[in-house]
Amino acid sequence: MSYRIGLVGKPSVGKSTLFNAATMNDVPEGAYPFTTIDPSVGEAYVRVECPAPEFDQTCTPETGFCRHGTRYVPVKLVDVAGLIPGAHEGKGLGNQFLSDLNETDVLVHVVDFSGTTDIEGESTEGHDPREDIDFLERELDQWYLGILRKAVEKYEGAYEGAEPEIEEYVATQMDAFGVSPDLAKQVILAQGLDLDPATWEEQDELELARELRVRTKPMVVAANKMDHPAGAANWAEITEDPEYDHLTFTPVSAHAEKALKQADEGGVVDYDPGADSFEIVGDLSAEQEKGLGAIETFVSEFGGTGVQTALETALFDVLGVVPVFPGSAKGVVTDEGKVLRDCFLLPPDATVEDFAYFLHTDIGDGLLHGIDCRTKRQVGASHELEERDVVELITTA
Ligand SMILES: Nc1nc2c(ncn2[C@@H]2O[C@H](COP(=O)(O)OP(=O)(O)OP(=O)(O)O)[C@@H](O)[C@H]2O)c(=O)[nH]1
Ligand SMILES: [Mg+2]
Repeated sequence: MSYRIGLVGKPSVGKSTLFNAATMNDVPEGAYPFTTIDPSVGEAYVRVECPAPEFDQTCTPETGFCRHGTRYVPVKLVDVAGLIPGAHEGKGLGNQFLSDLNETDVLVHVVDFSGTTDIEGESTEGHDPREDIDFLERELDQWYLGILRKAVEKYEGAYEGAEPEIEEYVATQMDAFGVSPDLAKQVILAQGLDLDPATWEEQDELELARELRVRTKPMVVAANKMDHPAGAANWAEITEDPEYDHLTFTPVSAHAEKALKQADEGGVVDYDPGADSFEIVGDLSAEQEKGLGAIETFVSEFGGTGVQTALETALFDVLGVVPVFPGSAKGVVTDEGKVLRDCFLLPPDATVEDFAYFLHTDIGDGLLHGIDCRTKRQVGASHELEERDVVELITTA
């Protein structure tokens, strides 16, 4: 039931490095294309400020952990094979890669902002990262278009009169992307199209596919390898280019995050993942001192290594997920004496009632109202939850 964040991008941009840094896994990384073939799924975390201190308590999380007042809540991260132009027609690892993205809720497009890899991930210099952004969006759109065309073919092949409407066909074909008949219909009409595919031009179909893709696979760009000297110029140019206003960018150094996590595990530094600083607590070799010095400059300039920020921007800002803590009659302590045991990640615009059903059908069915554990005030079933709400659910059970 946890959210799945997919890492996408051409080969050699650092998807696996970012995956390893975020999950402390050890999947192969390499300066050659298609290092990754089979997708890996790992546990990463998103940060949520812990409410326990507001209640003069120390939390005891059931999943994830809490470090210096920050909860690290588990999410699934998916590392997939690199994608090259023409993938939707089977180039590179082609369609296999695309279907690995089926069940992801949001994408982090990892882009090499150092410009040191060409469009197929081979070593070069001065490559414009915009080409990568453009082609990836195009590939995803073509992938959706292929599926949309299947829906149209099926609709057209059905007997006239008795068959379901076109939106039903689209939803059936795009079920894995979470396209419901309602959404399909809404998007078709929003594009100014009739609910009759016989009236659609080729361009209409492409725009429709693109809109369905944008709605069901929202995306953040992780501008990786920003530790490289060429990164800053690319960053300035691209983030100021109005053509890319529709995207959200995060500056990232997957290398820096990985080095800091390793140094933390080795007892050399004290580093809270995602923080914009760290403390040196062990003895350093001259080489380590130089490396950590460069990383210190990076994290203070960019507000962190960007790995955590990329995942959190994807989940919270782009997807709109709401982290909520269940409270109890004793405030934040459970009957077993656990404090703020759970932090649940709820879908955008979730209400108190949605929260109840999220926990259990019986809780949803028996829900009377909620209590905001901070203010001790009653909140109705239709009350929309906000991030970090601590809510007790009152039921008939
Ligand atoms: N300078 C720099 N290099 C990086 C960074 N992240 C990854 N790299 C390097 O980029 C190369 C490719 O990294 P991978 O993680 O294997 O890339 P990938 O996107 O998983 O590649 P495929 O599996 O082939 O699709 C490796 O040599 C990494 O060391 C970074 O933040 N900065
Ligand atoms: Mg890889």
